Amino acid sequence: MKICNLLIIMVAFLASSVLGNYQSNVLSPNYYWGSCDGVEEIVREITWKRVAANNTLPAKLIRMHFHDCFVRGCDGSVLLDSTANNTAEKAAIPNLSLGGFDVIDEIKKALELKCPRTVSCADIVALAARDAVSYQFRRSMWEVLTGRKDGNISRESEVLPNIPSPFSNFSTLNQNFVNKGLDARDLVVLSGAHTIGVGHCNLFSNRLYNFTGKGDQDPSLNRNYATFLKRKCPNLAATSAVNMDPITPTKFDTNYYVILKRNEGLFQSDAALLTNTSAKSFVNRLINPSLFLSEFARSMVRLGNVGVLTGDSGEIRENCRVVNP
Ligand code: HEM
Ligand SMILES: *[C@@H]1O[C@H](CO)[C@@H](O)[C@H](O)[C@H]1NC(C)=O
Ligand SMILES: *[C@@H]1O[C@H](CO)[C@@H](O)[C@H](O)[C@H]1NC(C)=O
Ligand SMILES: *[C@@H]1O[C@H](CO)[C@@H](O)[C@H](O)[C@H]1NC(C)=O
Ligand SMILES: *[C@@H]1O[C@H](CO)[C@@H](O)[C@H](O)[C@H]1NC(C)=O
Ligand SMILES: *[C@@H]1O[C@H](CO)[C@@H](O)[C@H](O)[C@H]1NC(C)=O
Ligand SMILES: *[C@@H]1O[C@H](CO)[C@@H](O)[C@H](O)[C@H]1NC(C)=O
Ligand SMILES: CC(=O)N[C@H]1CO[C@H](CO)[C@@H](O)[C@@H]1O
Repeated sequence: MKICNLLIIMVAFLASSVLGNYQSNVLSPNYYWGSCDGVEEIVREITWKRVAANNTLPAKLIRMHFHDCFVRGCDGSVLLDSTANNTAEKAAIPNLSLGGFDVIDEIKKALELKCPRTVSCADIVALAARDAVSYQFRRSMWEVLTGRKDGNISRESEVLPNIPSPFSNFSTLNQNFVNKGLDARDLVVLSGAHTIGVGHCNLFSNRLYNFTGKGDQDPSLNRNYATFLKRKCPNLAATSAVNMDPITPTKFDTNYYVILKRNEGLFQSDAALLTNTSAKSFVNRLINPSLFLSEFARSMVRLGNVGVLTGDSGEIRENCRVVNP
């Protein structure tokens, strides 16, 4: 009986993994086996080399992947440059301070030399985001399934309606995530990426100087921290950048949740996570590093699946910045 069950499971597993290669809307592990062996090693090598020389890149690259996935799915559309006829996603206001595009170009160049027109730009972004964050741990922190194809459309006008705003409340943020097939748990966990990187004054200075239009401060912001932020952003017009996690700004850890609980989340969208009872209790639990890392890994796989193009529904761009001629 036991052996019989085992056989059924094995047959089912083999069938599903064989079918998996032909299923058109599903990503797979080791998609490039046989067509571009070593692709993950090449991406990791270049990403680690670049991150070793510039510790702002992990934040740039993981945010790039997030913005790619939330506009038209993870299809590399965030990488396309504007053309004479089209203003691309890159030109939209929330993209201020997107960066790391040169890292993607360097990886793409190496992969085109090794296996021309085989590895999509969308997969490169997903892998580079993982590897950039993983560098400090010297091991891969989540699995990246591959097989994404690249889209050929990138529109500035699609960014604002899809990318969550730092001024949004919990229910709006939750709706932004639900619209992508994600949930409130993903929202709380993925916001933990704000443990690295910076935010610009204009995206939170209303909380310091004019929260309700009466020259007031956001009462949900820690007062001492507000004083600190006011030194960094002396007025409503200031444009400098502030670390989102003031404790360990370049370390991927759970200090985002530590500062959040002290009411030191930088954006209203960060503070909003404390306004929903179940989200707040999840915040409390995510301070545990091993829980955070496993939850983050799970949610990144879910993020990387959003709206992917597979099979014949996209292309493998030759140059990540332009659609194939
Ligand atoms: C929940 C909704 C989210 C909102 C409202 C939001 C908003 C923002 C804003 C306004 C900035 C600062 C941009 C700037 O001033 O230049 C930022 C930065 C950042 N975000 Fe988010 N974000 C969200 C979710 C995410 C997710 C899901 C990730 C990744 C998994 C992410 C990763 C980052 C990183 C790493 C930075 C720092 C970028 C840098 O240092 O250049 N964010 N986010
Ligand atoms: C831009 O649009 C014009 C007119 O619609 C067309 O002739 C031209 O080929 C387009 N250029 C590009 C780069 O797509
Ligand atoms: C590090 O990378 C960022 C993002 O691409 C870039 O703006 C910055 O100039 C780089 N810093 C150095 C020292 O190269
Ligand atoms: C959240 O913000 C939206 C959009 O501004 C608004 O319609 C909604 O009433 C707000 N929800 C709560 C609970 O404040
Ligand atoms: C604060 O907001 C109010 C209402 O939006 C506006 O009239 C006022 O000019 C703002 N104050 C400053 C200093 O910008
Ligand atoms: C918290 O958020 C969840 C998910 O959006 C929602 O189902 C629940 O009603 C919210 N709870 C409260 C108290 O707002
Ligand atoms: C864009 O992609 C779609 C779907 O793959 C394809 O039908 C269309 O011909 C492409 N358009 C251009 C201009 O490449
Ligand atoms: C990387 C990139 O293209 N950033 C653009 C984001 O939007 C601003 C303002 O529209 C542009 O000036 C940046 O070049």
